[in-house]
Amino acid sequence: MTVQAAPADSDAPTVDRSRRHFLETAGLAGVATVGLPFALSACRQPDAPDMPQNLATAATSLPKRHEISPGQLDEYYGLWSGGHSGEVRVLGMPSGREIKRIPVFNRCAMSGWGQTNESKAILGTRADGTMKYTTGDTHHVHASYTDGTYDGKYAWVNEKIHGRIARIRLDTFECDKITEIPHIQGFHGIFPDKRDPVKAEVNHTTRVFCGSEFAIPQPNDGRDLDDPTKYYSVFSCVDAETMEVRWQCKVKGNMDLVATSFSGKLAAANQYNVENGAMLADMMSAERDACVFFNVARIEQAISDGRFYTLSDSKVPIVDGTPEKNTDPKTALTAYVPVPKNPHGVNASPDGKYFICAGKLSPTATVIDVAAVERWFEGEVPEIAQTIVAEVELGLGPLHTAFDGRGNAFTTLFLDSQIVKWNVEKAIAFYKGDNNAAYVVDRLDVMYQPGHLNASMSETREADGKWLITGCKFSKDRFLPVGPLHPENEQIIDISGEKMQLIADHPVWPEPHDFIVMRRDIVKPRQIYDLAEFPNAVKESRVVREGRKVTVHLISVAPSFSLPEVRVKKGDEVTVILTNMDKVEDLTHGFALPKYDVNFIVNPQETKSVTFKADKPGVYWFYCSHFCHALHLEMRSRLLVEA
Ligand code: RUQ
Ligand code: CUA
Ligand code: CA
Repeated sequence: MTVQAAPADSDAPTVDRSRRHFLETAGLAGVATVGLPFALSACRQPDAPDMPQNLATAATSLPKRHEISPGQLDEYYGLWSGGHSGEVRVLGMPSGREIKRIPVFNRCAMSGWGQTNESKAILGTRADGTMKYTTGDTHHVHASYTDGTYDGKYAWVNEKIHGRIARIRLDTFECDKITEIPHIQGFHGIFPDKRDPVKAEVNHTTRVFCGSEFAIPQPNDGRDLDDPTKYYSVFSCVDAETMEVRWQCKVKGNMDLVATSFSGKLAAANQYNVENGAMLADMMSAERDACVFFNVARIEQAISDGRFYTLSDSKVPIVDGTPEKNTDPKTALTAYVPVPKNPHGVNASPDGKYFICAGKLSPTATVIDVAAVERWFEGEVPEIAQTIVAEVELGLGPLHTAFDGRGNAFTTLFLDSQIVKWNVEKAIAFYKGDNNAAYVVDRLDVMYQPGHLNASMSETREADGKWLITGCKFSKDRFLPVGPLHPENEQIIDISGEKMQLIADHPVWPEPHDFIVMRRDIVKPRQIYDLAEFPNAVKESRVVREGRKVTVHLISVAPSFSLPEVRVKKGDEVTVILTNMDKVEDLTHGFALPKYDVNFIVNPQETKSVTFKADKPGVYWFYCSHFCHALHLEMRSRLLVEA
């Protein structure tokens, strides 16, 4: 069935209730959301039947309900990077309600992240015991896979400034490990692998691949400062469980975003600076940059064969993936697919067939056949450029691509402030010479300048084509002004029908870069912590002195702390270990200590500790800072510091 195009105007749809009712009772409602496969080119088909415009508009613009009524739960978890807030955020989708902020590379005054000894052990500390870094810039959140779809175990997020990757447990939605990757700067793209390239039985994520944008002298110890021709970048593989860096691969040029194949054999990164330029003009001098592919099994074989080197005091094995050293496809570790000038995102289509590299400076997307790249590595494809099956125009400033699982791709056009929906197989047919293959299905204006976008379950085998979220870098006039700096605008788009429907705007504080949207049944959050996971859990409350070190073993049970007073001497180094023995979900207590700048919470069956110097004599009420009970205000005890 073919439907006449709705008007190009794509403002938030207002659906006339009576018409919707009419359509539903007339049994036509389904038309709005399903049953229109590939009628896309309607707007371009001269022979489309003359359908009454108003009916067509209504039929194609019925928005799916996205409002979640009070008391109702969202259908999806959204994991949002918080940009240079250093955090990760959890949003319910499709409501867009923010449910949690997960501190990762930032200090959190509520949870004590960055202050508790446990969080500092994860974050890393300086000699004086403070956080090693207090700045962080999160960009990309991706989650672990089993069998080509999310398994709800872990998520990872990169931190661009200092080159760190963090893991988030999806049972507690908390960060449990952070790794600082050696020899990189401008750490940008990450992607978990989807299965093991060698061990066929391992069908889940065991590695996370990491790109890096900025080439630096290797080692970066003061040599080669003025000679950028000697700088280079390395691609890193991090073990998903241990979070140790398994290996690195030296490349020609830089890396930006990362994608992985469903076969587990390949990882790839788009490169916008094959020139290895240190100046802007140099970075844009080549006509084509590249999408570099890594043959994971071969790299790991090279390492087990001892064909690697190491740098400075790091033990991480590094292999040479530069083109000069990888000329024979049958032994090559890497393959450089030439793509138009300064590309941006690279995304894997959910059918496993294609990697799509967005043009950024070129108005095109390049479609790379993943199986053909695998065949190139077997010597079966003469030229690497032959793995490109389409290079089609989409509009100005293509950045990132998402998928609906029905053969369509959605690409952000930064300069055009649009999302373009296009059909991948038709684009391939068009590129092959079929001029009738109208691959552009729809365009939607978004507000404004979109960077990332993602669709529900997009880069999994279960891409369901229901919701698309786009992260607009500018909100301009969409929200009440709050001074010179505005929030960004996350827009929710219904993609269940042929035409995209803008459903809602949400202000988000700068700046989310990327996000994923995961079905809620995949995630199994815990209700309380497991005491056994805390080796320092307090079983018996007491104060133990060893010289000038005093350890306060403290228990909280609503509405009191186990010790009514704690007495120490001026100059003591005090460690408070607090275990929350309450067993009721969400029965959380806080520990706030005036003038000593201490605050953290402990969730049911959790243990945390903080160490500080008791350098101010006097009486200090430590109190519960998290509302827990009718006697929450009374939940306080005294720290007595003797002069
Ligand atoms: S990048 S706007 Cu940090 Cu993900 Cu593309
Ligand atoms: Cu315990 Cu408030
Ligand atoms: Ca370039």
